[in-house]
Amino acid sequence: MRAWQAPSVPEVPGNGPRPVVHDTAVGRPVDPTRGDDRAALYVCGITPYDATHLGHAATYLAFDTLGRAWRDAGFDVEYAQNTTDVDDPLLERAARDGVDWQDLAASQIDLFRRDMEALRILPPDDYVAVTDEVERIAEAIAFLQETGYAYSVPTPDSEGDDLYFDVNRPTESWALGDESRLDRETMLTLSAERGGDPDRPGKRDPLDPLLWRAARAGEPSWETEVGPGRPGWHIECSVIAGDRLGLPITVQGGGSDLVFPHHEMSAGHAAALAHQPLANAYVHTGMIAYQGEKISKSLGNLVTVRGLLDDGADPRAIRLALLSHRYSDDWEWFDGELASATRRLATWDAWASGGAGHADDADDVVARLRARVADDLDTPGAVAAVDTAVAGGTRSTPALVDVVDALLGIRIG
Ligand code: 5CA
Ligand code: ZN
Repeated sequence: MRAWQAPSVPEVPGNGPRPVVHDTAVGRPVDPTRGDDRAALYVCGITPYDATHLGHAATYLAFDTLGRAWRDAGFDVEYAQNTTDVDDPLLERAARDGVDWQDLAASQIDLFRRDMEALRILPPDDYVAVTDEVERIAEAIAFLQETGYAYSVPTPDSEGDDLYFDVNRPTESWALGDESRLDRETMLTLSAERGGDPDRPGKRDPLDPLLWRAARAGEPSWETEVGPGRPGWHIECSVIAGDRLGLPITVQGGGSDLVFPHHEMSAGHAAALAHQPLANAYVHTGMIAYQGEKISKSLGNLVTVRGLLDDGADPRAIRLALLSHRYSDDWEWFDGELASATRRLATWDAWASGGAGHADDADDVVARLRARVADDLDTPGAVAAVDTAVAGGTRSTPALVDVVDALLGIRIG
């Protein structure tokens, strides 16, 4: 599927350091490339049933920053992202609003593309709709059946059977690791809150996730080798990441609401399919709140990128406001954030268009910016480095203006 228009990224002389990022699986920063000169990034994409909110924007911006830091360090980056264009929340929204689910998905994907473009987010090389991969996913599920990882559960409201993944069948390379291990009670609660069905009768373990939903009247379905139906959620990301990037990928990314069960189960599926870990590292962004609650399509407390742009916001200021927070923190958006980012940007613009100051400090600032971004995407530190240069009389050399663009994605001047 078509992604979106790539922003230009200037070449900056020299290279930044090899980035380290916090890996949820081990609970500390790591170089996920493990010495390789190639980096394969998979980021969980949107479920297209409502507009891009600031939480989504912040998450894709964090991985955009990682992509920029890798490129600046001289890596070849391959990036894949899915879009969950068939799933319960989308079908429920389409039914509620009396619109066709495919039309709803197409229109929301279009909006998302426009928002990503406005924010100058680097597009994935492979932007993959789940509806285009159903056969491949079914093939993988058939393999899991043959190898004993998948089992069927009686499904009275369908001619076929739903298929589930047996979480207790051991695999060598499963799991994000001890740091993400949760107690069973928490896993059951999170599973129920995040698309799972721990109370479904007939499962071997309440935590077993759905791999395949057999066709139901009035629901979309595909004819496949595991019967008519549609894929469950986690398997889509395991299959798409493995097919497009090869396992293990360098980084599996998404918001922290995906740590469990989504990334845990995707890793389990990958281990069962390929006897490989899904990823070298699992990187998670914090949750952004508004008016005291996590911003969420289902809660409806949305601050959308489109809304801010329609109100006249400079997209660079939205970017700068988001970059002023640490990607891994949970934080709350206040209405004043945009105004303060807009003021900061005006100062940076004025500085970049003036020619005064000491040019000999500029190289140090370039190095400092690179060091901050490569250090677990410390964008607040990078923003502070620019502030210090602006306030301290460093001259805005072309290399300095370019590194702000290359790493922070903001063209000033
Ligand atoms: N389609 C699945 C992933 S396969 C999905 O989670 N879609 S989503 O539309 O609900 O979310 C898209 C991305 O935005 C996910 O990485 C999610 O973790 C992230 N996200 C959602 N809400 C927030 C928030 N409030 N703050 C930060 N990131 C968020
Ligand atoms: Zn995903």
